[in-house]
Amino acid sequence: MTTYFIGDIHGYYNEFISLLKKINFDYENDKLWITGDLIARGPDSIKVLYFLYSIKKSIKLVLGNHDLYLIFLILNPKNNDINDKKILDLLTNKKIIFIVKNWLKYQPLIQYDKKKKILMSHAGIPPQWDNIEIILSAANEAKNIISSKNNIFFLDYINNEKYQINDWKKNTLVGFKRFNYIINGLTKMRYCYLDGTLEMFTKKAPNDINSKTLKPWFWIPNILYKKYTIFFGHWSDLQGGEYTQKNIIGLDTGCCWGNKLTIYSWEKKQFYNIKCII
Ligand SMILES: [Mn+2]
Repeated sequence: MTTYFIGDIHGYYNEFISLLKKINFDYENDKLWITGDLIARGPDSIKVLYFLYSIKKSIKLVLGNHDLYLIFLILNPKNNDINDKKILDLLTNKKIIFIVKNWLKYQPLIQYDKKKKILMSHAGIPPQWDNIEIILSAANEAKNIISSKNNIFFLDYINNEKYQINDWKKNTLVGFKRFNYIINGLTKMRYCYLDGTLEMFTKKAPNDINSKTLKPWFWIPNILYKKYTIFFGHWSDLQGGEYTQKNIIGLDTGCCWGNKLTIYSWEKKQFYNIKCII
């Protein structure tokens, strides 16, 4: 059995399948961990979701910001005013609606392997969380809100994109603010201020921003960044691992920008990739 990790697929079905063939992925015995952002940008989001649903026993995934947006749109069909043809095709597809309502919306924001000491989320682990129990319970709280009927905080979050909570305030946040912080930390974070509060807008690589006040989240001191191997996606401008510690592995290598889709083998400690055609 091999445990593989793949970065943001973003609707690039052909490349995804080719990469699985390249590593001889064994659907019976291997496991594929997926950093989220399964859809949008690429040409075949529908095929990606059909396929992942059909192999759901072989995968462990976390939701990304684009996946959350799709879940929101499907749960609120009247509320939206979408012009993007690729998104409209998803929203009007009955099988996709079924997959989102019955499977995707129940997926977690964190995956954790206690034995192997692995953590995975879409954006990473926020520096203000230095305790594994807090991470797991916060991720679970947010998951329960997204998947329950009483999901008003989730709807408000997507509807109020500009209203960003960036400070965990030592676990004192409640209600909407608490949900907002958890989702920001696990699905959108890239940079933080030196005290660990999140900065939600800067995307470029560290060498390109020239800032004294901002650091990538994984450069802020946190005991968990030493204790665990952390897989994440979301930040395609990082590329190739030159900024991250060895045990912090960014897998979004920008397939949706004409770069690569990347898979990592835990047992072989090896990367495999395929060039994406856009
Ligand atoms: Mn993302």
